[in-house]
Amino acid sequence: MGIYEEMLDEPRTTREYMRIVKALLLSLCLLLPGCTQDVVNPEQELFDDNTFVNEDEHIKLTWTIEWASTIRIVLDKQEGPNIDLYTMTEVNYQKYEDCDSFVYLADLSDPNTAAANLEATVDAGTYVTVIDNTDCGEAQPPDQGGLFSSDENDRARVDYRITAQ
Ligand SMILES: [Ca+2]
Ligand SMILES: [Ca+2]
Repeated sequence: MGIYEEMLDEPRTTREYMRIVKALLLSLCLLLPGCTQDVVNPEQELFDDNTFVNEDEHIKLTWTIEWASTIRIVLDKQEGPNIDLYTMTEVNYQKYEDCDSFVYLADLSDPNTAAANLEATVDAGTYVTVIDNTDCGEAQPPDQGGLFSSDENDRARVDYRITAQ
């Protein structure tokens, strides 16, 4: 009770009150997992877009992180066929482009998907995330081509966001 009486008795400046409020917020923050991490190490947005991927095309998203970071990828296919979502090193991207077999980061990839919500911690380096609407990989856009018909463009509309923290 003595402390409260003292606080009430002594006139305080706004700055002093702000200091007390900040101290209280910080001590509350310490109790919440992830709260101090957000303050100290804010989430950085790498990509955020809503766009179309034509049939037989892919989107190449190259990103570099300076130190080990938690990468989050959220993707939602809103129209069209399923796509392949792959994250790989640049060397493997060359193999992917040639439609050869390649190695990808399983935790940050989702072959033949309509929606993905991925998270993984990766080492510093440069990586390539691919949103693929080609015949390579697992998913393949429908082929309407025939003797008397030509293939139609089955484009996929994707909404995606990649962040690093
Ligand atoms: Ca594919
Ligand atoms: Ca087609």
